[in-house]
Formats: sequence, C-alpha cells, structure tokens
Amino acid sequence: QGIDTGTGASEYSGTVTLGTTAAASGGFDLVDSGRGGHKTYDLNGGTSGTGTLFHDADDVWGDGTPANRQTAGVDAAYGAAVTWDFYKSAFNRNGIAGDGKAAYSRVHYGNAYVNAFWSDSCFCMTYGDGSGNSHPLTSLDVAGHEMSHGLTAATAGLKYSRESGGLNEATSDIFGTSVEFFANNSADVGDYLIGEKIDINGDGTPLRYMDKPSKDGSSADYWSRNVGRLNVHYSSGVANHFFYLLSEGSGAKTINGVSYNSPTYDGSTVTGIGRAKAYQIWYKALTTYFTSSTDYAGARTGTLQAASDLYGAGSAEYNAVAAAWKAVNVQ
Ligand code: ASN
Ligand code: ZN
Ligand code: CA
Repeated sequence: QGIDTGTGASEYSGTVTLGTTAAASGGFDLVDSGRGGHKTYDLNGGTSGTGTLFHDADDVWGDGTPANRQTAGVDAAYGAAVTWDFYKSAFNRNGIAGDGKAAYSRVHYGNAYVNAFWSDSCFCMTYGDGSGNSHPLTSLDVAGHEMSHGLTAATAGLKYSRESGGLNEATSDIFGTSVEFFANNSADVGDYLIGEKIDINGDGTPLRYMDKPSKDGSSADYWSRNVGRLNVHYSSGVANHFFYLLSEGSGAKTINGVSYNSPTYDGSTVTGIGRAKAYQIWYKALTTYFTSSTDYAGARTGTLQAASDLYGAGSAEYNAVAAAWKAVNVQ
C-alpha cells in the first residue's frame, strides 16, 4: 500500500488531482493519506452506514458528469482536500478538530435527495444527488460549507437555533466561500454566492447571496430584534453581509466577472479590508471568543476583540469591523 496521486474528472471543478492509496489487492482506493486519510464512500442510495469505499483500477476517476457514479466522489473528495488545505494554509490548522484526523465523505445519499449535511455523530459529510436536473450537491463552496460545520462544532459549538444558529450557518458560508476563492483554479475563481453551480432553483440562481442576502427572497440583510426567529439559513444573512462588507466594502463592485451591490443599513460607506484579513478575524473570534450561545451582539464584541488582537485596537482593521457591524445594524 502507498500514497498515490490520481486524476479526477469532476463535475464542478474541472480536472483535479486526488490523493489516493494503492490497495493491497490491486487498484486504488479513494483514500487521501496526505490529508489525514480522508475516505470517500458511495452510499449507492442508502441512508446509513458507509456503503462502499470508492475503488478504481487505473487511478483515473469519474468523467465529469453525474452519469458516472465516481464523479460525485471526485467532487466530494476534492472539496474535502481543498478545505483541508485552506485550513492549513490560512490558519495553520490540521484538520477540522486540529488534531490531523480526517473526516470522511459519503455521496449518492438516498433517492433524489436535494441537500448535503455535516454530522457530528459520524464526523462526516454527506451529499445527495439532487433531483430534476440532477445536480449532485457536491460543489466546492457547498463542501467547504459542510466541512466548516465540523469546524464550528469542534470550536465555538454555536447552538443551531436562534441567533447562534445564524452565526453557525454564516460561519459555514464564510469559510465555504473562502475555500472557493482559495482553490483559484479556472473552474473555481471564487464568488460571494453560495451554491451557484448546483442550480438548486433550476433557473441558474444561487442558494444565497452574501453582498445582499435578501436577494434570495428570505434572508435578512440587517439585524432586527426578531431576526433570531428566522430559519438559521436566513438569520445567517446578517453575518454573511457583515463579512462581505468587511472584505469588499459597500456599494457596487465586480469581482471575477460577478457584479455585486452591497447596501448598508444607515446609508454609511464601508471600506473593505480584503477577504484574507476578514477571515482571519472571523476565525480568531470563532476559535477564541465565540461560545455555544454567542448572539449577534456577542459576535460584534468577539470580532472586535479578535481584530484588536491581530491588528491592534484602533487599527484600520478594527475600525472596519466596527463600521461593518454598524452597517448591518449590530451596534
Ligand atoms: N445543507 C444544510 C446545511 O448545511 C443542511 C442543514 O440544514 N443543516 O446547512
Ligand atoms: Zn449549513
Ligand atoms: Ca460560490
């Protein structure tokens, strides 16, 4: 047995390199020994257990379409690998729990299942195939989102309801998006949209928009006293919008060919500090100051403290954090 490098034809990320392992009995397993031994399994329509570990004779995986059942495995394995590399590169973090141990991924969950999820009980990511147009839920930003639920569970433990639940969801959108920008290949240039490639609405629109979350018809752009009553995927809008404003600033902007127009609650102008500083501040707050019960007021305090630790009290970065929270009505 040994560490190998396979080639995968993904559905969403073009041709990718995969960490694989030569099997004792011949052929290759989809086991990424270089990243904690992350394994990718084919549930083959099942909804429990691990199904079958993906195995291949020549280490060339998938064909870029859902017709080949390895393809979803290629995207899922690639997503876990890039997210692992992002945590290491950006935060010097070794895996979800920081202990070098990999999670695992399962694809082809259930029948026409239009979702993906993280489970703390299996320490694993699971992906459905989608329905109708049949787009598996395995795009890079979705994989980064799901894996980052594991990161949140292993650190702040933000409770998945009310405002802490919105912050939990936003943390996954923030890092899922950061992973997409980090990948920086021709298929994953990075945007502030979530799930734009899986076409879950069937009309080419993404699941969520970070520059103006209300564009999805349900998410909150700004904090209000009842925001915690919303579904956590909608109360997340406040923090997603904060992160966009902190990174890129308010107003109109085009990035990698995508146009954004981010408003502020009070008509103020926010100047961005760049995504790299913004995700450092969020990560430090998540892993140092947020707890299971942190709400929006606590997120403001925690990110200001993180910005002070990283860049100094009264630094431009610290002031931008304050301005971005004010712009989403958290003050
Ligand atoms: N895909 C969803 C998410 O990760 C699953 C859920 O509702 N938890 O947010
Ligand atoms: Zn989520
Ligand atoms: Ca995206």
